[in-house]
This record gives sequence, structure tokens and C-alpha cells, in this order.
Amino acid sequence: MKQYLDLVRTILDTGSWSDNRTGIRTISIPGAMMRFDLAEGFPAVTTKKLAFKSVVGELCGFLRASRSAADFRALGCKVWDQNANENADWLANPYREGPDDLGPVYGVQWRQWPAYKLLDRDAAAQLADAQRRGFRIVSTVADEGREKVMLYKAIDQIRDCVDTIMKNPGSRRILFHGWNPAELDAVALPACHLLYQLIPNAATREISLCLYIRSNDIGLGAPFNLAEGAALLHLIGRLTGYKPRWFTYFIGDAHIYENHLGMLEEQLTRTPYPAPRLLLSDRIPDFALTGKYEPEWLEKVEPGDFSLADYQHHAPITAPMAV
Ligand code: DHF
Ligand code: TMP
Repeated sequence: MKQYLDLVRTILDTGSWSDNRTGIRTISIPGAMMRFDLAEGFPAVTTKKLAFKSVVGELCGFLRASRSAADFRALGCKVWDQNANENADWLANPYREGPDDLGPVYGVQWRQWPAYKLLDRDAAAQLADAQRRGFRIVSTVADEGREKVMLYKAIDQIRDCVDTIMKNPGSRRILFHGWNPAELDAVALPACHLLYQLIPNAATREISLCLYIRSNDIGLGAPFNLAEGAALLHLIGRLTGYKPRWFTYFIGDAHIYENHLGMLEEQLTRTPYPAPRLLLSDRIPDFALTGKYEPEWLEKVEPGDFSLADYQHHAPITAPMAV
């Protein structure tokens, strides 16, 4: 994880200080990238102890479309408690559905992106096509004097991605998005890791991931986001019969909070260890071995199905999260 330490150093050496909504200042740079060859190992930070159980708990919660911090806690992940229950703006938000609610965050968008179509009542071919694609009529509305039909469908973007990997791996359109502008007013935190593009290669049977993160807390968020993206690529590779290969990680605003400086300066004094390996349990069917496509494992997977082998790390250190 030399690349992580290099990024920390670049931000400290070339970044600028600014204020943000949390009241804790950051030093930041606009735009950064890291790229990992997953054939060489798993991108877990080694200059502190990664809370791996919490990472895979969060991933399983996202894959199940969870929107409650209580569901994440039940999966062994406490990192959403503060955003759900301690941010004054969110506590006052009329869309918040009570304690622990986060709104329609990541997993809801990944698995149940709300999609609407407003079609002319007479557009028979369009109506038939939309219904064939799973849209259901929810109401009729008068739109500037014309009768229209409103249709709705929850789009399972991840399922569509893995289906496309199976059916049309040459596609350059295999991506899912967490940023739904129509629902930004109704979430505890607008998506940070938001665009995931999967790139399978049918010739080499390798699959790669490009991930875009609009805003990244390099001290606390980045180690989680790196491990989670890589774990997700391993899972999708297993279910579709591809070996995980390149993981390219793009950041928009790459920042370090002022109260994380001690944690990161300490990490800069430490020498990284070799990367560990990720093990997925044998329970998760390997398409390359079974020839059976079982995408329902996207939601059946449990935190205990993921483990790290040969994970050598320095002593744990942590720091407060800016809420
Ligand atoms: N807000 C901010 N300001 N930064 C974030 O990284 C962030 N991440 C969120 C939600 N809101 C956020 C979700 N992900 C921790 C790690 C990831 C995360 C939130 C929090 C965290 O506190 N990690 C500690 C403890 C982990 C544990 O023991 O479970 C760490 O030391 O890694
Ligand atoms: P923002 O919405 O004002 O950008 O604040 C979000 C903060 O959370 C910001 O510091 C980035 C951080 N963050 C991550 O780095 N990774 C994550 O996965 C999440 C949820 C948040």
C-alpha cells in the first residue's frame, strides 16, 4: 500500500487548507488516482489495522439495499451510526424515517434505483415495451391537457451488470451509479463512492473495476473504500467466472481532516507490509468451476464469507470521524 502513503504525502506536501460543512478543516487536492493489480494482492492498508469485518459488513448491507444503521450494525458494521443519528441537518430532514434511518443510500440506488416513465396513453408500442422491461403502470396523469400514463420500476443496477457480464462481456456500458439527483434531498449523506464500472475481458477471463469517489476522507474513508471495491470485484468475478485484475480508484476531492494528521503522520513513519490475499468462502459458487450462474448470491453473501490471509499490519490507530 505504498500508493496510499504516497497519496497522503502528496496531499500534505501540495494540498491547500479549506473549510467545509463539518467544521473540521481539511487539506486537499483536486483529483487523484491509485491503481492496484489484484493478481498481486488485496489493497488493505498495512500501516494500521484495517477494520476488515466492518468493511465486509458494510458491503453486505449495501448489497441487501439496507437503509438503516441498525441493519449495518447487525452485520458487524458501526460506521453509519453517527451519520444516521448525530447530524443536525439530517435529524431535521422530513424524509428521515426515524432513528437509524439513512434514507435511500448506496444499496437502495444500486439495487432499487427508482425509475419512472411518463408515456402518452396512446403510445401502445412504448407502453408494451416498458411493461416487457418490468415497468408497471402506477397512475394516469394529465400533462398539459394530454392524458399520460405514469409507470414505475425499481432498477437492480448490479444485477443488470452481472447479467451483462455473462451475456455481453464486450460491452463498455457495464456500470452502476449511486448518485441519484432526484433523491439527494432525502439521504443522510449523498453518495461519496458513486460510479462503478466493470470491465470484463472475455479473452483473458479477467475483470477490472474503475471506481470514482467524488469526495474521499483519506484517513478513515479511503481504506474502507479501497477494500470494499476490491472485495466487490472478487465477489462479482467469482459469480461470473472472471479473475479480478485491475482496480483503478479515482478521487475528486482527496482530503485529510485536521484531526487525522497525527494518525497519518504516524503511518508515514511505518514501512508497509506485503499485501494480504482475499479469500472467499467455498459456499459462494465459482462459475468457472460449476458453470452455474447464481446471481442471488449477491444478496445471500454474509460478512463471514470474506477473510484475509497473510494480513500483516502495524498497530491499530484510529481518529474521530467528521460528522
Ligand atoms: N464521514 C466522513 N467525514 N468520513 C468518512 O470516511 C465517512 N465514511 C462513512 C460515512 N461518513 C463519513 C462511511 N464509512 C469509518 C470508516 C468508514 C466509514 C465511516 C467511518 C471509521 O470510523 N473507521 C474507524 C473505525 C472502524 C471500526 O472500528 O469499525 C477506523 O479506524 O477505520
Ligand atoms: P461531503 O458530503 O461533505 O463530501 O462529506 C462526506 C465525507 O465523508 C467526506 O469527508 C468523504 C467521506 N466519505 C468517504 O471518504 N468515503 C465514504 O465511503 C463515505 C460514505 C464518506
